[in-house]
Amino acid sequence: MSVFAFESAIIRTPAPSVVDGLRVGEESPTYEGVLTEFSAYAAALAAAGLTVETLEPLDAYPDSVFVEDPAFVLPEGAIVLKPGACSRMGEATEIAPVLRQRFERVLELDEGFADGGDILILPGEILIGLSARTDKLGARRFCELARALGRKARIVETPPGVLHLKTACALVDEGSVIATPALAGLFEGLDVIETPPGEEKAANLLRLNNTILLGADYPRTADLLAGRATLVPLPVAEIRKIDAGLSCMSLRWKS
Ligand code: CIR
Repeated sequence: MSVFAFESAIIRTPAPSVVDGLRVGEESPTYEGVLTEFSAYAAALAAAGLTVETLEPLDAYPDSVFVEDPAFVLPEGAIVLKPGACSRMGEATEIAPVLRQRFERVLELDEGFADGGDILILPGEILIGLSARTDKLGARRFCELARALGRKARIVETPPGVLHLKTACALVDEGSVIATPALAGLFEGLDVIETPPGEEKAANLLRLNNTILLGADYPRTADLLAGRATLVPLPVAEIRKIDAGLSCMSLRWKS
């Protein structure tokens, strides 16, 4: 089965508190701006062939629109993760019942911390990156749980200063990844397309079926990817202010 064969997605409407989302920089996004980007993203998932379910906003959790982080999903089952940022820990409790309604097997990370943004599915294996959010204990436990679901998983280092592994890389097709130069050495047996200077944030793109969702502000990356799939440029200027990209706003799987 292709790793890009997706049928279902869960997203969560951003709450007004999203303007207080965690970030390294100073600038806050506007609520209207995030909503506009979220709506375009939701429409793009549907246009790529996915059935999209939208969860209610959670104002108590400013970053809860980034549903990728408290959970990990596969056709074989789901794993409730433990987000590594204090303000995000409760998001796991919120997403757990949603997963139990949709997946027969739901496992729970019961040791350490791990964010879904640090987990990259490749054709032959899953990578989990150590970061400020994902510790060794959580990463090791994740690998065991992935194995219980029938998948091989391996721990890698995420370079300092990179929020999540997938902030800086993504699978583009069965044989290629896109990555910032700092991550280019991680991938054995895959071609690496390096992000052009100044477009490092383009690496957080999202391939779904035959569509690649790509930030709209990365024209040189778009040129590099032309012809590999249908490229859909999406606005990301607001979510980028809170250190997010295109993988973060959904959980996707083949049901
Ligand atoms: C955070 O710092 O947790 C959010 N402001 C951004 C999360 C982005 N998620 C992701 O890369 N998977």
